[in-house]
Formats: sequence, C-alpha cells, structure tokens
Amino acid sequence: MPDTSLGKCNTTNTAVLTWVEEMTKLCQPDTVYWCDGSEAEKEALTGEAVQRGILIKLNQEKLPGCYYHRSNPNDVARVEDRTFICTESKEDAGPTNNWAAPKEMYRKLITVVNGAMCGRTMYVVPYLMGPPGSPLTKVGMELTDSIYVVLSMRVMTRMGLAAYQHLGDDDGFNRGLHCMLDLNPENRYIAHFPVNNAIISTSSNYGGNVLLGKKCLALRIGSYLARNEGWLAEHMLILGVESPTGEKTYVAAAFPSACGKTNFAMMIPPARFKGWKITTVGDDIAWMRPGPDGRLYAINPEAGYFGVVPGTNSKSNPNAVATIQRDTIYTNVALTDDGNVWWEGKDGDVPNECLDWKGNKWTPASKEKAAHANSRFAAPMANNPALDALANDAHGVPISAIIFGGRRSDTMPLVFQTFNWIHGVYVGATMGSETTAAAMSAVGQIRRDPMAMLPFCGYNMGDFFRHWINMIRLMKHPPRIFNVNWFRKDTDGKFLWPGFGENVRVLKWIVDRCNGRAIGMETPLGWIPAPGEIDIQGLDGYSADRLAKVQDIVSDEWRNEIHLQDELFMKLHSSLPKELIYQRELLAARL
Ligand code: OXD
Ligand code: MN
Repeated sequence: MPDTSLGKCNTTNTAVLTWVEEMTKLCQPDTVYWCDGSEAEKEALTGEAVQRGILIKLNQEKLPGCYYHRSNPNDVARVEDRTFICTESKEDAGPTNNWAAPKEMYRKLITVVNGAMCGRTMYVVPYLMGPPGSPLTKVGMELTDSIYVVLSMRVMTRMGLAAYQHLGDDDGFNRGLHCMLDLNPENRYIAHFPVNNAIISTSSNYGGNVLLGKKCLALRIGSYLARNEGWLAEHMLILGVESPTGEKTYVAAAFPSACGKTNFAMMIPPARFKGWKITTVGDDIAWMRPGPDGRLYAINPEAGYFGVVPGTNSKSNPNAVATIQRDTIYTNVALTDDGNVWWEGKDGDVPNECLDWKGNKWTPASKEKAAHANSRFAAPMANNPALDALANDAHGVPISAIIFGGRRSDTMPLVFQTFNWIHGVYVGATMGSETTAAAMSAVGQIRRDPMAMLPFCGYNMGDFFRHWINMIRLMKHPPRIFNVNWFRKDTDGKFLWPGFGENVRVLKWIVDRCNGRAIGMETPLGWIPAPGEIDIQGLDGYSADRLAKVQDIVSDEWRNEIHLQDELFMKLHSSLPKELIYQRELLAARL
C-alpha cells in the first residue's frame, strides 16, 4: 500500500510556497512532491527508482542499502565551460569565470525550462548545509525532476523538515532549480545568480552539476556570501590529528579535484605511528569563520561523501572501503553478475566478466576501463569509522593549520611552511596542479588552480585573494599555512614519497610546528623540516637521501615556476592585490 501521507506540502513558509508555485507554473510538472527526509520517504522513492530502472538494487547481503546508477555517457563530470556566474558586471565575476548578464541568462533559461517537467514529478527538497543550529549553516531548497538527485541529496545533505525548522518564516534560502530535460549537452547550463542566492541547472544529472548544495551553493554562492559576511567558503577537507598523549589538532587542506582529498581526510596512520589517530570532519568543503577567541573555526557543510571510486581499496583508503559497504549510491562503476560492484583498483580479484559503466559486457581483455575514471560513491559520513566526534558540532572545530597542495611531478617539495599569512595567501593563490578526470578537460596538463577554487569561486578571483588577505584582521590566532606535494617524481618517473597513510609523517611535522615543537629550517620557499624532523623509521627501504630529493629546491625549476605564474597574474591584473606581487618579488629575490 503506498503511504499517502508522503509528498504533501509540509511548510507554511510563505516565501517557499510562493516560489514553488511560481516554479510549478513555469516548469508545469504533473505532480509536486514535497520531501520530508523521512525513512518512509526514502523507502518509497528508492522503490520507485528501482521500478523505473533508474537505480539497480545491489546484492543486499554484501552491500546492504546500496544501489547502482548509470548516467548518460555524455554526462559524467562537471562542465566548466557550461558553468556561469551571473553578476551585474563582468568584472564582478572576473576573468576566471564564464560570465553572463543575469537578465539575459534568466531570459534564456526561462525558455529552456518552460514546460520542462510536463509528464514528470517536481520534487521539493529542503536541505541544510551545516549542522542544525550553527551560525554558519545555510538553508537550500532544490526543485528537481530527478529522483536520483533527491536520493543523493538525502545522503549528501541534512535533508528534510530540519531545514524548515532552521528557516522559520525567513525568506533567506537558496533557490535551486534543476531540470533534467533530455540531457542534451547543448542545453546544459549550470547558472549561478549570487545576488539572488539562486541556481538554475539544466540538462545534466551528474552530481557536481546537480546536487546543488555541493559545488553550486557551498562553494560558488557560498564564497560570494562569505565575502559579504566575513567568513571563508573553501574547497578544503577538514581533519583532526590525535596524538598518543590525546592532543587534538585540526587542519584544513585544499587540493584540486581528484588529488586525494578524501584519502587524506580518512587516512589511517602506519604501524610506526601507534597511538596516532586521524579523524574526519569533512572531505571536500570547509566553511570557516573567526570565533570569539580569535581562532578560525570550521564546519563541514555536507553530511556525506561524493568520492571518486577507482583506486579506492584497503591500501589507499580503508576507511572509505568501510564507509561504502552500506547505504551507498554507486554511479558509473562496473556491475558484476552477483549484484556486486567492481572498479579498477578494487581489492580482490578482477572479475572474469562484468558489465561496464555503460552496461556493455566487459572482460579483462577489454580495451576500455570497466568503471568510468570519474565514477563516484555517495555515502553518508556517519558510516565513516574515523568520523570526528565534532563532525556535527554547531561551533565547528578550531583550525591550527591550513594546507595547500597540488599534483606536481616536479618543482614542489614534499612540505614547507610559509613565513606568514600573506605569504601563505600568495602560495595558495599560485597553486598549480596536473589536471585529472573530475572535470571535462585534457588530463595531465598543469593548470593554475588558486586555492583549488578555480572552478568554484563565485566572484572575481582577485577580490577573493583580497578577502583572504583581509581575513587576518579578524583573527588574533590565525592558522599557520603550509604547502605539500605528495606527487613529486624522480627522473625514472617513480614517486619520491610513498603517500597514503604515510602522509601522517608530514602531518606530524605540521602539527609539531603549530604547537611549537619542530624547529625547522629556513629556505627561500619558507620553513622546511630540519634533518630528522620527518620520521622515516619503519618506511621500508626509504632513505634520508630520497627524503632530501623530495625536499630539493631546484633553482631552475623555481625560475620557471615564477615565470609560469605570469599567466595568472596577467589574467587577474586589474584586481590582483599588490601584496601578492610583492610576495612574488620577495620570493624571486630570496631564490
Ligand atoms: C568533487 C570535485 O567532486 O572537486 O569534489 O570535482
Ligand atoms: Mn571537490
């Protein structure tokens, strides 16, 4: 028997009611379904999605509560060329964003979504970004005609009636409209209207484009709100480091997409680090604001992880392996005949045969990968065995260190600490990384990705740097800023650092620096570990010589690096804070 209490209008907030009515008139759905976030609703919608073939039920003995989804092959990643920041002036969006005038974009999209939900259901999804009761928490409403989006939003956000409670009678919520249309890439728009706190996303069903709480609200609109309200919305993981003496230090770290943020946030220290524990607050996004004690406090606005699947195994990320054993939606991995999932780099044997992410027969002799390189899991963070005790805390956690890092085969040493906040902002601003499959672009080229926010900053990047510089005035005890690179290679193309759980060795030095224990050594780049300060004991066959190599500062490489920064500096010249130009000159002089 269908539960007839589900789907009914469940708010009296007049701003919500008026907006939903307007959007209903525009999109003309057959039915409007109001989500409440309940278990009964989850069961009903999951059942419907399975019945309509949108989800496949996986083997419930092996993977309880897990489902499988295949996307349209033309719709497997974020689309930066179709992502727009619609501010009054082009200068407000800045040279690193696609800009469109709000009026024109609204006019175009109103045509695109007019009647787009005929014959379909519009789901009204209320959600919170952030724990209930936090001063940083924001309310979003997403209207979508995708049941996959509804079920994924349930995992990724605090979805349901709690959002209305937080909102009360207020009209200050993000208005997000998502219409799947026919997934024709020509009608694909991910349009942000920061001044109106609104998002319209069309003709896609890929997470990063359509789970509107994530990149669209928490980063693009979030960064815009953060600048106006005096806080930071960042593409950063947040983790806690617990020492054997029980000392707890929190760290936030920015890495470009698919550089191992999720692995780093869930890392398990090696045997040599007995008694050390890493706990996860968040794996992708940090909202941070100065607290009354002058420190910077961070929350993770999300409630789930939307992680890259290939390469996830008990060596790279045992906590992620545990997390995705239940209540997880898998997208674009391979499907085995016993209702299990498989991907390149999974633990255990390669199946003799399975269905690839497109639904075609796959064998180990196949030329193509079975799982798409950007196949994903959406899993509740509550499943994470290493979830930090304060992950749901309304005050957030005090941040002692901010880490920037990219994927660089050369130039960048394993770790250095910047001299001060502004030097740290310069290092974050000039971050570069080799591109990966998380976005539709050529893989393997270096691109400047300031603070890992290139695709996510909702306003002019130069003004974003200015905001970062200004933030120091609001903090009596700012976090120390570091730079790391796990990906440096030797001349044979082999990684110079083992990475994964061994990264705790670097993290320990960072924590020691924050807590006044490590002495360090001054170099032109900043402070690096003094000999012996990075513990390499228990690292099989790893020598001090190899550590020296991964820390090496090669003048020619740095001359080239400074030269390569020209491109970014020229692009941003009209809004680039002078302080960053001085920092670059100082670095050149030191080198
Ligand atoms: C992500 C991304 O999905 O950064 O987190 O692309
Ligand atoms: Mn990300």
